[in-house]
Amino acid sequence: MKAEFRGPCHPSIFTKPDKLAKFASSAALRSLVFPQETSTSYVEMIPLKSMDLQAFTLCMRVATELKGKREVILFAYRTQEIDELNVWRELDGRLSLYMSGEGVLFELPQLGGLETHLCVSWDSISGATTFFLDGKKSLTKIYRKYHTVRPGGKIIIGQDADNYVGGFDAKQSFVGEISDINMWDFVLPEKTVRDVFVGKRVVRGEVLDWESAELKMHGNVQVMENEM
Ligand SMILES: [Ca+2]
Repeated sequence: MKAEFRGPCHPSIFTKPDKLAKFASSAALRSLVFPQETSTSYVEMIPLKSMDLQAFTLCMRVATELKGKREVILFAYRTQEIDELNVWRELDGRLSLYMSGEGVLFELPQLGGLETHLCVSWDSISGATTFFLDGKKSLTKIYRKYHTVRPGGKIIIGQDADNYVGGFDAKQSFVGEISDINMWDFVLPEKTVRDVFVGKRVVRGEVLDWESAELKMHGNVQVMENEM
C-alpha cells in the first residue's frame, strides 16, 4: 500500500546536482569543541558594543556529555570586580543566570549529548527572566529588577573566572561543543527566538554576532566548520 503514495518516478540522478549546488551555497556555521576538562582552555569573545545592558537575550547551541554532580559554565562575562552575567548548569542539572551575586535557577530539561538551543532573556524594568530551550519558553521568574550590567569586562567561553581572566577551575569548565552564541540588548519576542532556533537569521545579534564575532582562542579548543 505504501507504494501508492510514492508518486511518479524518482529522478534522483537529476535532482542531485541541484541539491549539491544548494548545499555549497549554504552558510557554514563554526562551532567550538572543547575536547577535555582543563583549567586552561577558553575562548574570549569580543562584543560589538558596550556591555552596559538593561535588557538582553543571549542564545547559544550547546551539547555536553558531562553528567552527575558537575557544575558547567556556559557563558561568563566578568569585570574586574565581579561576575556580571554568568550562565551555568548547576550541580543538580538546573540552568541558572547570575548577575552580580545571587543567581536565579530554573528546573528545565537536562542538557545532553544532542545539541540544545538555549536562550535566556532578562529585562531590568520588570525583572522578567526567561529561559528558552529549543524555542520553548520556560516560566518567567523575577530577578534583579532595576539592575544594570556593567561594561568593561571580558566574555569567556569554556571557563569560569574567579578573578579577572584567571582563577579557572577544571571542575567547572565546559567540555563539549558550543556554537551560535548571539546576544541582543533587548528581549527578543518568543516568535523570534523560535526563528533563531530553526536557523532563520532574522535579526543579527547587536551585542554578539556569532557569524562575524572575533574569537581569541586559548589552549585546546578546536574550531569546526559545520554546514547549516
Ligand atoms: Ca569558579
